[in-house]
Amino acid sequence: MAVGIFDSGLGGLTVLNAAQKRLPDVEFLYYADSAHAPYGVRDAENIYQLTKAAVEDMWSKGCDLVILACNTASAAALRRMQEDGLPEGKRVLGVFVPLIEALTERQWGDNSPPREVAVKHVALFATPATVSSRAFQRELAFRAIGVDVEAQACGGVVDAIEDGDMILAEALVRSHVDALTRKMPEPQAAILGCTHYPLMEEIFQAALGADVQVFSQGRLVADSLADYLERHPQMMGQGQGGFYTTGVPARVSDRATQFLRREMIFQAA
Ligand code: DGN
Repeated sequence: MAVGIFDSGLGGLTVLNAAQKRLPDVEFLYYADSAHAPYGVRDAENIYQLTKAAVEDMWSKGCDLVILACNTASAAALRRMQEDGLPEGKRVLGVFVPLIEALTERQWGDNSPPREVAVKHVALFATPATVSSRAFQRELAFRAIGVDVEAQACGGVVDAIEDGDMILAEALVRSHVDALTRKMPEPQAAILGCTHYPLMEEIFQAALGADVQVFSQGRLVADSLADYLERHPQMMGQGQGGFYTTGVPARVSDRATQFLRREMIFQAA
């Protein structure tokens, strides 16, 4: 079994990359539901059904532990899948909690009551579906009080990145940052709430200014996975990993290779 990393497309590769650096001995299976990407413009029920089907396929490929390396899927499906009950020995984890724990300066799994934290004004950038789910605000409210969050739904950015059009992606990021700072002129921190956005991190940072602390998920999720595996060594990935897609493997392989600047060969899921 390998540790599964799921995304609707290529964004989860930023999490895979960080996880492979952090855990070089762990085998990973990456799964892109490219046939249905992007998820960010779909409704919650549809995202739930698609995510569930993909995770079940990953379980059948031998992944006992699956990370939903997609905020859109985490927002619409994680809690519901956990509430529905997971099959014996299977686990699904999302990507919100590690980031919110870092923002609120908490240790992994610290569930003590919400308290005042250093940052008071937080900018959230995510897909339209993640923004309308309010999942980040909910996770934050469990841990912190008195934090003002201004959200910006960043339409178009995921499509531009998936199409490899980084010039368009950069222009869109700059205009979304502009729109946000018109609503909140001086954010202290910014959440990049989409796994595609670490690729644009420098652009977000430049547009927001050096004083804004930017939180993005790759390394934070990798650290939290390392912690989790230390506590649950039976979920440690071994055996066959690889790259799977529900889309056209040759096309996804080309895009992924361009995305992370290393060769990745996808096969049909
Ligand atoms: N990378 C996904 C996320 O973190 O929300 C977005 C993918 C999509 O399909 N919009």
